[in-house]
Amino acid sequence: MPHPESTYDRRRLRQWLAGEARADGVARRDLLRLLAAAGLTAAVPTALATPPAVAAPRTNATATAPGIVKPLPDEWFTIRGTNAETKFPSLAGTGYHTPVDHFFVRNHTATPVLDAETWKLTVWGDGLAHPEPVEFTLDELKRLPATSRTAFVECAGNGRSFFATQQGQTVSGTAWTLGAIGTAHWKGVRLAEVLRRAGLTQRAVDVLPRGLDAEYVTADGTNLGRVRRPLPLSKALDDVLLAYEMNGEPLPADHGHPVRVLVPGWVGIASIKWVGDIEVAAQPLYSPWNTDFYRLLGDAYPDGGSAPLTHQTLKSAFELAWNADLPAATDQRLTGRSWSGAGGVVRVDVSTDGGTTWRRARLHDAPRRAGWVRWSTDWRPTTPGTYTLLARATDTTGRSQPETTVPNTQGYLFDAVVRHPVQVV
Ligand SMILES: Nc1nc2c(c(=O)[nH]1)N[C@H]1C(S)=C(S)[C@@H](COP(=O)(O)O)O[C@H]1N2
Ligand SMILES: [Mo]
Repeated sequence: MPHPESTYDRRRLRQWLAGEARADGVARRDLLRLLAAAGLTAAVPTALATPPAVAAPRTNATATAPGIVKPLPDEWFTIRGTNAETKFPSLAGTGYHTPVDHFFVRNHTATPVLDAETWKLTVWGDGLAHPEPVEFTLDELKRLPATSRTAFVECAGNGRSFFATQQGQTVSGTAWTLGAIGTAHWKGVRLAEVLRRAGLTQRAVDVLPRGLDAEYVTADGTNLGRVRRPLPLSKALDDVLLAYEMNGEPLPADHGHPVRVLVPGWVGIASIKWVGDIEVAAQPLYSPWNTDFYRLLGDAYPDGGSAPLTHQTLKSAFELAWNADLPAATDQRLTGRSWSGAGGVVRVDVSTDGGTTWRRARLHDAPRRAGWVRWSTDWRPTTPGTYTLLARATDTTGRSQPETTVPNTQGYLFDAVVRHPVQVV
């Protein structure tokens, strides 16, 4: 099946190789994987592929992450390998929708720079009426009825670091705190509409969107091919968008330009960026992203693990630095956000004494499915010392955040109440 080729931005990668990023703690295997993905291994002197013995001091306030195009100021982002996590305190006062310049980036490889003029979406497979692939240009998609909606994109591994720091469990994967989430206003065309025009038949059961970013090579050198994850037809026909706008602007490069899949409420991996083709199949489909990854594995999940992950779980975060200093005997307004992939958040309880007593926070947004609510509560700490703040959300399904999350080996779907330390000084 022919598909358009991605244009990998080699110039940027070379700049990165020559620049400061190696001092930012990028693991050697990440570097090698990126080089392999870009087909550049031969072009780089071996000295460059060896981390420096002593990390150079950072000279400015904007770090770089390999393969991310937009600026990543230190006040807004924590770099984690090829990914950038949003710092929650930087969301205070930014409004309901996460500004694009604050929105987290999760890249398996690197952001490809694609030309919207020549980009095409190819829809193909034995779930369609005709054997020939059907192509759509961006202009053609934009001429179809447009739909807009607000929804978050959240990584299934968001909160993963708390398995270790709160529960003493070792799990694999990017050590996110709570900032692997952003909420945007998306505009696009319903996937259902595109599938219908492509000749969807009753035979179809799964669709498989695939990204145009480089093939993903794991740390041990296994090439898993392009990032792709099957989606059951029932979800594909429900509320999934092929989005070409984010917060009123064309999709930015790092978030899937020119078109990404947007699967409201589901694990972020379902929302394939830089989509180039969609297979429509008359039988269930598999890729490493619904077999080896994005299932719950481990002692609590015998018989090969859970089904492929779908909805995100419940979480809450304070818009406050870890170990923030707060002045004693002064009125504090604590603000934060809570969200759930299963339903809107209807209630948030906050504790400022490590969970002994709780009070209800004020909610500043109506519960919204696949969205978050902003909340606040006032606190006047009297005595200096270390305090543990907790926020616990309840959603429309009646579920509340538990005290602990049953562990799984890859650290997905952490939903326990996070214990947030602050110092009253
Ligand atoms: N093609 C492609 N799509 C992708 C990914 C990727 O690496 N390549 N990462 C996925 C994951 S794991 C997440 S959490 C979201 C992140 O979206 P964002 O970078 O726009 O925040 O994109 C998903 N879509
Ligand atoms: Mo993710």
